[in-house]
Amino acid sequence: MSKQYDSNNIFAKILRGEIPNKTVLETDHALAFYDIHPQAPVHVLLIPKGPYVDFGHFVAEASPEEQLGFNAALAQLVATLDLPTGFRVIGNAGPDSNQEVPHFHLHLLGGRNLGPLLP
Ligand code: DGP
Repeated sequence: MSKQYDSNNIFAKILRGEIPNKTVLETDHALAFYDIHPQAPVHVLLIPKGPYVDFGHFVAEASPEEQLGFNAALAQLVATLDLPTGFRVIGNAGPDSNQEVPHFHLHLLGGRNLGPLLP
């Protein structure tokens, strides 16, 4: 089922350049930027450039090129951030996850011991 994408969400505005961001990495298919409310010394968000609400929407409707491009950007981001002692990647989807921004994104966290997944 196709999901309704709200093109006024904050990340859509960031992609259009209407809201500033601290960019870590930009490719044809993805943008990575620092989270405004960091939960760790390194807290970066990775988003696809296409209009997808969450992971399920992305894998159902993004083209193979977009999906490969997003995966490649994640690998490039990990290499760029250089976190040799580890990191965590989290993606929220849907009400149970408390996803706030309805544009698919992954959180990449690191720079300290992150403890258990759910404290
Ligand atoms: P989630 O709960 O998974 O939807 O996380 C959304 C994240 O987006 C949250 O950690 C805070 C971050 N965020 C919200 N608004 C902005 C913004 O305007 N700029 C940046 N850089 N991050 C934002």
